[in-house]
Amino acid sequence: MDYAYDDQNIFAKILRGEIPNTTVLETSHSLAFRDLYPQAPVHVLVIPKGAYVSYDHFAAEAGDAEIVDYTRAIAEVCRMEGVTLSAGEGFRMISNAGDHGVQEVPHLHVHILGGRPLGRMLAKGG
Ligand code: DGP
Repeated sequence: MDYAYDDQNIFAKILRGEIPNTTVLETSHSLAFRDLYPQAPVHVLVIPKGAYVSYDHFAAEAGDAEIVDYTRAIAEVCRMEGVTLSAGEGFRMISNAGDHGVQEVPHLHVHILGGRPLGRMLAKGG
């Protein structure tokens, strides 16, 4: 499967330090930072440092160390932001992909949203 990666996307520029971000967590293979346009009190984006377009791209082609690091980074962000089920009231994790998923930035990211009740997952017809 061919996944074309555009290294001029905004998150690639963030990873190269070309534009600023508000970092929440950095690990060997992952970076978490606050969404520029937060849609909830907690809105953090978690990205792998590797050049992956989407979650399926990452899941199919990333190395084991990257996958473990990324998964654990997501857990750590949830803990740091106080939205885990053990210490908080939950969250929603979203990863948009492609045109139908309405993905704006073509570098894999998961949105961690929380801090308030988030409503149903999809708006009718939305
Ligand atoms: P999407 O690709 O549709 O899953 O969402 C992209 C998200 O990225 C959107 O919620 C806004 C956020 N975003 C866009 N540009 C920037 C930026 O330069 N910095 C940060 N921190 N977030 C951004």
